[in-house]
Amino acid sequence: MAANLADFGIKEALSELGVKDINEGSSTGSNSFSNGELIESYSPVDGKLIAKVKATTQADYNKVMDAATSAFKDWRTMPAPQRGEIVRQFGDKLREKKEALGKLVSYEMGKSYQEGLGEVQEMIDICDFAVGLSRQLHGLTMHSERPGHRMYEQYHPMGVVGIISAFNFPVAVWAWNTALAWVCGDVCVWKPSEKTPLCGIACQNIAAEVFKANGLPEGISNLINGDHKVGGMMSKDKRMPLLSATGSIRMGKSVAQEVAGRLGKSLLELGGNNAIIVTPDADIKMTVIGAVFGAVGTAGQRCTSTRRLIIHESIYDKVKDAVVKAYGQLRIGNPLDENNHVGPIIDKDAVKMYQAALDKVVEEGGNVVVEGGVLSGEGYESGCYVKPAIAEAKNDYEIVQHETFAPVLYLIKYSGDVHDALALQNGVGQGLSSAIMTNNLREAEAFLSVEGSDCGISNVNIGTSGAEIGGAFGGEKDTGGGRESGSDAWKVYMRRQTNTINYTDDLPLAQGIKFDL
Ligand code: UN1
Repeated sequence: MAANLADFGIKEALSELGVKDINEGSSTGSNSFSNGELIESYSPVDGKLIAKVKATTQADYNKVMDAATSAFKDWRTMPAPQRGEIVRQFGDKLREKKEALGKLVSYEMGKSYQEGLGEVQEMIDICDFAVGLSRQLHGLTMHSERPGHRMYEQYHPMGVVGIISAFNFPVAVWAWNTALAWVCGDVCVWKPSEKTPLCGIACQNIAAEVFKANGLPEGISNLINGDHKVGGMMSKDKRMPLLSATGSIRMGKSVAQEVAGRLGKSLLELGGNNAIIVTPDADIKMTVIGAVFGAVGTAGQRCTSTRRLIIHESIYDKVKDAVVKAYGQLRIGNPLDENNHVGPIIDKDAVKMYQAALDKVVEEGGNVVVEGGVLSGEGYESGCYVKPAIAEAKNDYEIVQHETFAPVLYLIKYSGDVHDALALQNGVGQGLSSAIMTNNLREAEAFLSVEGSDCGISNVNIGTSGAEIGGAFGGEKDTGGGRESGSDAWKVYMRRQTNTINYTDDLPLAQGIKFDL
C-alpha cells in the first residue's frame, strides 16, 4: 500500500522527461536562467521531496524576456501553417511521452494516473486542434463605401504571451494557451504553480527538444519559476501584451488590475462554484455518476468540480441516498494505483482549508451526511489524504458561497420549478460551469435560455467537469470572463488589424466628407 516510487516507475518517468537532479539541488529546465531561492517540490502522494528548483529573480526574468522578445522576431515571420507543423511535432512528442508525463502529473500533483493520462490527452488534442487552426486564422473582408477601395482584416501575433497556471492542471492548461499562441505566432513565458514546478520543467524540455530539432530559437518557449512575486513581474511588464492567468479569484483580481493599469490584456480563468440541478425528471443513475465524478474527481480540485447538488424536494431523499451509497464505495489511496478512485489533495494547507470548511458548514447549521476526515497510517503518510464529504446545506451559507478546493459536496433542496433551482444555482459569485439533469425538454431549454444558467459552461445530462477542448473554456462573473482552448478562443492571442487599400488615383474621404485643396 505504501507509495513506492520503484513500484510505479516514477524514477524512469522522471528520467525519460529529463527532469534531473532529483533530491540533489537545482533543476531548472531548458532555457531557464533561474538563480533565485530554492522551491521544494513535495509529492502529496508519499510526502517525499522530489526535487528543488530555483526561483526566477528579476534579473533572470529580464534575461528570459530578452530571449523571448528576440525569438518572437523570427517566429512571427514563419508562415502559420509551418508553425502548425512544429506544433504537430510537439503533439507527437507528447504522444511518445504520454505515460511518463501522466505519471509525473499524478505523482507531483496527486490526481489519479488515469486523470494524469487524461490531462496529457488534452494537451495532444489541443495540439491537433491548433495544427488545423494554423491554416484557418481567418479575418473577414468588407465592402468599402468608397469606389476603388478594398477592405479586409488580418490577424497578427501579439508578441510575448505570459501564462500563469495552477497546480490542479499542471500541464494541460499551459498547453491550451501555448499551442494556440504558438500557431498564432506568439512566443510564451510560462510560470507554472510553485507547487508543481517539475511538470513545468518536463513540458519545457519536450518543447525545447522540438524547437532545437527544427533549428528554431529556444526562446519561443520559456519557463520561469516562483510564486506571486514572479507573477507580479509578469503583470507589470509592458513587454507582455497578453497575460493568461488561471488560479484563485484573489490572484485574478490582482493580475487584472495590474495588467489593466498598463492597458495590457488579461485572460482570466478563476474560481468556480459549480452546481448540478437535479429535477424530478432526472435519470438518477446518470445523476449519481456525474455528481460523484464531478465532486471527487481530482479530489475536488478542478475549477469545474461539482460543489453543489441542487435537488428537487420530490426526489431529494432518493438522490441523497444514492449519492451517499456511491460514496461508500470510493477507494482513497495512492493515485498511481489504478484501483483507487481518489488521491490526496495538494498539501497540508489544503487539508486545513478542507477541515475548516467542514467545521464552518456545521457551525452555519449544515448537516453532515458523509463524514470527512484526514486519513492516517500506512499509505497515508503524507497527511494529504482526506475523505470526500457531503453536507446538507443552504445556498446562502457563507461557506457554500465560497470555493473550497477539496472534495466537499453540498446538497441543497429546492421546491417549485426549474427557475427556482436556477435562482439558487446563479446565486453565487462565480460563474464557471453548470449542469442540469433532466429528461424534460422544457426544463433543459429553460436552463440554457437567456433566463437560465449564467455560467460559461452549461451542460445538459452531463456533470460540470470534463469539458472537451473543442469548446471555448471559461466563465463569467468572478470566474473572470476569459475563454481558452477551442472555438474562436485563438482570437485573444492575436491583434486584429483593419486594412483599407485604395487602388485609384483619387483620394475620396469616408463619410462623404469633401476636403478640396
Ligand atoms: C481546471 O480545472 O482548471 O473541464 C481545468 C475540465 C477539464 C479542465 C479543467 N477539461 O474539468
